[in-house]
Amino acid sequence: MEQLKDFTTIEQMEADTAKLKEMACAACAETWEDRKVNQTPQCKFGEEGICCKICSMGPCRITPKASRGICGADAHAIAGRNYLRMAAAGSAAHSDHGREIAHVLHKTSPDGSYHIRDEGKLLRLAAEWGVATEGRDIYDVAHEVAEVGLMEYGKPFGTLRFLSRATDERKQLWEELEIAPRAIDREVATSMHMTHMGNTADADALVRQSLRVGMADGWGGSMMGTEFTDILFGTPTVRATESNLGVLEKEMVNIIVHGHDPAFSEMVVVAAETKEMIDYARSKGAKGINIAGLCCTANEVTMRHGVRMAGNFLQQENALLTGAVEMICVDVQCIFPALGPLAECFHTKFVTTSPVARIPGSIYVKFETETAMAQATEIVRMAIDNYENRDQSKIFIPESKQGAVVGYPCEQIIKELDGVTNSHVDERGSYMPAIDAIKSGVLRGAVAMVGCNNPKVRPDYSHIEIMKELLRNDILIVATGCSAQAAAKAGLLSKEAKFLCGAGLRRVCELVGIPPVLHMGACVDISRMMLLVTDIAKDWGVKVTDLPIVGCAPEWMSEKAVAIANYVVATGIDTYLGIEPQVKGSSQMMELITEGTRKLTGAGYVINKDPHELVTAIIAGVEAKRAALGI
Ligand code: MSK
Repeated sequence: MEQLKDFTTIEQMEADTAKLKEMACAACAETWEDRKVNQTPQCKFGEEGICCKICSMGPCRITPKASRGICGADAHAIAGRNYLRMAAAGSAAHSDHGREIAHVLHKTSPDGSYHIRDEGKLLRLAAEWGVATEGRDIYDVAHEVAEVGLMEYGKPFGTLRFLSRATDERKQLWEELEIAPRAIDREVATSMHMTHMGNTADADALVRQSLRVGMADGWGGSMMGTEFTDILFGTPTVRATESNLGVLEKEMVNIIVHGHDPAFSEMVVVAAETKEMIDYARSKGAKGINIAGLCCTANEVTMRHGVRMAGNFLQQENALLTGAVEMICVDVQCIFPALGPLAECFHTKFVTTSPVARIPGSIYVKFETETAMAQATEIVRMAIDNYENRDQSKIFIPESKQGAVVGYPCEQIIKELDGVTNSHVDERGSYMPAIDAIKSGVLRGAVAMVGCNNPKVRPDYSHIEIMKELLRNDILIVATGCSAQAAAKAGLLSKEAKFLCGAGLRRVCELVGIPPVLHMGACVDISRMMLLVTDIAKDWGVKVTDLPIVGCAPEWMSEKAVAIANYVVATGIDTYLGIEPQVKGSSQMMELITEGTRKLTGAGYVINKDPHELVTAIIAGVEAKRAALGI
């Protein structure tokens, strides 16, 4: 008889952190927990979104005696502008990541560092975009597709090409509301223009533009990043891996890749696998080279290589505190500047590789597409040379780790489903088996778990508690980003997690052979979730807003999360948040992001800081959608 496996509890994770904190104290190293204490209490005006420092007449703050800033902007204008600027920054970051990947695609060549790994996906995208393929060299096609993609960032006329993938109902609604995004950069620039001193002060208009700039990310830059990454490095397939700090190896050279853009980390992984580098590591007394990932770079390389995951956002300092990391090599986004001074307390080399993320205390190696493999080899060599500098008295590697099954993009989910029923109706395949399971009640619905960690709440607690409760209630989970990593650390990405599920979901997992939490990738891959939901709605013949499928970001923190939340809501998916958006100082803004958008797009935010109340609201939301569908 199958046994319930040992799942890592939040208390065990916290015990590991406490021990690592002791290592930090011994090394006189500061961590986010210390800085959080120093930052408490946090500024109430900032927290409520009612501090304006957009021009140098300010900063102006809204108080009981000052209901307007010097220019006359009220709380609603100030909070609305701040909110839109967050969404614009998030959209810019994700989309610039997508642009970098497009440039890599443009530089692919048969004898260069970067090749085409998924020709089928490239040819499908070429056909979608009207790029000729007949009789052409695949690299010529790739370069033209990359150029067409790059034009999406600045084209003077029209809306984004990927919008054609949406349901007819959404396309029409976006046109009617005038929130269909035009060129990606234009939506970011328009958002900055609208929020410049002396422009939009109307909260409703600011929220509408937030939806539009968010869509420029989710149906633009992020979707492009995902598609082009698949073409370059292969569309992910199911792989077995492991997660948590226990993946670090005592007797190997440990290199951590961290950030989001996989272009360089892919090369580091390949370089570390060469015989030359493995032999070199052995010549220095190590048993080999161990690459581990952090944050979304981890998600990218685990899905394509099975590279093990050291952890998520608030674990980045913990990784260095093990004293066993020879190098942390980062690209862009979610990288603590604190890694600079922290690395100096240990032997760890901190390597930055992008002009977008220059950080004091790091060794800067500017990654160039043309020389990527040679640079990656040098970086791996630098890490190996550093192995002998380990201080054995500073080493503590927690034992905690869990097995995980990763790599479920839409193509893989369809494949698993069709494998059970052979129901494919066209080239894409069909979601009908999943739809039938939902209609019959075997599955009650699905939740997209996404987003970061946030020191405002107990790290990973909300992610894990909410997921476990959803599983008990027969709700399938798809996960990305740091939420997926929280699931992995807790063992929820393993097939044995079926033992935590209700009878219906457990039966589905056994029949299809999947874990109940499906790892869909990094935070740019939330664009995959938009396509998943869109195609389910098409196969079912209902509107996206009708589906018993919602999103949840219980511990979000970044501006990218604000962009994401906006495109998820614009797509018609209710979004449950465990951290309050910083607009509480404006009653209008609070109403707009919860009920106001619901009147426009059919979806809005539900906000609750208590994870148990939040999951109760999610389940009630899913059941209400089922009741409305009459199932
Ligand atoms: S890494 S944006 S902390 S999910 Fe994508 Fe995690 Fe959030 Fe960064």
